[in-house]
Amino acid sequence: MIGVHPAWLPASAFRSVGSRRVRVTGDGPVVATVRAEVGAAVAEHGGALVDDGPADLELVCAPDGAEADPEAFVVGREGATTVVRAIDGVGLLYGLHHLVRQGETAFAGEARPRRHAPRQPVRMLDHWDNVDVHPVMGQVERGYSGGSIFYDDGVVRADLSRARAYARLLGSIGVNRVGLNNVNVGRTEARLLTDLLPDVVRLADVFRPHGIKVHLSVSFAAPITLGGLPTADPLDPAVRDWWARTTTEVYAAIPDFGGYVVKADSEGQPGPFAYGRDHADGANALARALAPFGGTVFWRAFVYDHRQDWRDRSTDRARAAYDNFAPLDGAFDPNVVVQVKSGPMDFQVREPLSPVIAAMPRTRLAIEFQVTQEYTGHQKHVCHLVPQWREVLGFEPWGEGRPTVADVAAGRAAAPAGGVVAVSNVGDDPFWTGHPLAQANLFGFGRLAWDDRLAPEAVLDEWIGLTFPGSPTVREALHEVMDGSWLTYERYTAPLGVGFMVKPGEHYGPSVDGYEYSQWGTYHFADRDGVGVDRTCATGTGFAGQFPKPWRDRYESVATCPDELLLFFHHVPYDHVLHSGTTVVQHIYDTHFAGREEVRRMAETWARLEGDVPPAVFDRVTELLAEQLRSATEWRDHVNTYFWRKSGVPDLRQK
Ligand code: GCV
Repeated sequence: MIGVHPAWLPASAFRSVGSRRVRVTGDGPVVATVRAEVGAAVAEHGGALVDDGPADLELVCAPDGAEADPEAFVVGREGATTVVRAIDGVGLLYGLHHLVRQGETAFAGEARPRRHAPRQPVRMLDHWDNVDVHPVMGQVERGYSGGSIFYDDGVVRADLSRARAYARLLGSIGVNRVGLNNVNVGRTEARLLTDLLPDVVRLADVFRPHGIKVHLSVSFAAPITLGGLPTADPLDPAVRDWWARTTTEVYAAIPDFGGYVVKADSEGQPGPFAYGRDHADGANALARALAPFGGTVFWRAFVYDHRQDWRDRSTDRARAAYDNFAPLDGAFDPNVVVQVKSGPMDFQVREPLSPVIAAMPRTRLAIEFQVTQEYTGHQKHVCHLVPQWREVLGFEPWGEGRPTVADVAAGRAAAPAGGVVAVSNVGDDPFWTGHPLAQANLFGFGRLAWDDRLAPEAVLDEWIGLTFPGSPTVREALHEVMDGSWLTYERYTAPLGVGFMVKPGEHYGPSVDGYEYSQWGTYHFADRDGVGVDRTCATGTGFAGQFPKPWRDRYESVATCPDELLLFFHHVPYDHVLHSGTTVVQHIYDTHFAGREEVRRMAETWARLEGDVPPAVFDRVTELLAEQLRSATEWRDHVNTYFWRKSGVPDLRQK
């Protein structure tokens, strides 16, 4: 393949805008981006950028006393002219891309002015990119799309053209913050905060014209490793002073810097525990350095014992974030956001919601998703994750009719907004995301963060329309392949919410007992009689009790626990009958055959598209579907054989 794939912004996506007479009014760096987009579109499609005279499209950035949100825009038809109004360049940019997604519909008939504004003020992507190539994790930790678009073997790239193209893609879907480096902060990465800051300035310059603020992941030990102090104790005045001085220098260089991201006391990263302090002490020390400049610290709640003894049945990793953070509710400064992984374990294909989300009403909370497919097929498998995120965002932790997870993140429940954050899935691969169809996850994350009520199929439809314009056959086939692919992946991998069963370290491919006798706290406890983790209050680890009612009761009882989470909450015999009417072990057999079969059909459906999609896309997806089918077969046979051998229960459907 020659050149970089345009993702969802090929020139053809701009046909409706570019074939018209367009006026852009307003100033500033983001309005300049809008003008440049329109300029390129009209040059391609025969329209014109006009200063005066009649126009088919007016994009107006001007003050409006009635509007307060710089990200909002109003779009409507005034006579034969489509008009977009915003008070800030960023609102205008979002308005332009709204029209691009609508295509010709935006220019037909009558439409009263309608206001659009994001439901979430913070829509952020974190990059687990390393500056130095890590000996195990490589250039991008859990990256499946080649090298980093920011860094190359120890330095920030001289040529940031990929980063620029990426910023444009993110601006088009409304992402407004980016974390530039891995939350596991190595020696070189730590220096982005100090002597490598000029390179961060270059990256901030790349993102600014698209309305995106940059953040740095920082090491809690930086006062020692960079500052030469004997301690990083967050209550030590010299430490506080170091953070204040260092942060002042960052803002002198990047006045619109977003703030810090911190992984502390987690998987070997330094943190406040070393000084007998808690996470509020740690987060607040950094927050106070950022406060004078309006910066925010995103402090991750992914804190657990990663040196657990598998023999010890009383410790439960799922409990850890709540146990560490819930008691600190109310202790965090206003510019701290506690960033919580969506599930209590680690981005599995199926987990309950993290109970932290419902446990800290006086704390700003962000929910964290994983767009990069660490546990969901490494961007070798089609696994469209938008339905999973939609389900989480729409979940009502306090029961029906009460606030949703999206409400908590958006500040509509109790505390002010924290945001929606995800780990990005891009790299320097020509398709951006390794698997070309994984672009839809990145697109869908942005769209869902903008409006959590969007239907996953509608979001996918937008992506298909932009990326593969004009072919109903392709549209239909892609829905067939992608709409249900998350559930397909679930069917052929770890069953009923039990999680993991992946090859340790790598996290790709089946290894049912791979983590069973490890230190990581990720067990399924299968024996000859049954499988699953007892997390009930009555007889288990008590995790179910970390949820408010009604969920604590629903999860506590096998009678009311949803099938898909049964083994997350309960250890049950193999002949336990699910709500679906089948036994646990037969469910395992059946779903693994079904899931693998669905992948075979996905490959068949895709094969019909030869000639209808660009050859390079066709070839890459074809190749990856073959790998997905191989891997799904492997999963099916490992998991089914394992449970047949353990339980001695035959598969009713096999002769
Ligand atoms: C960045 C999981 C991953 C790690 C990752 C960690 C985290 O444990 O395997 O690679 O580290 O999550 O989210 O911090």
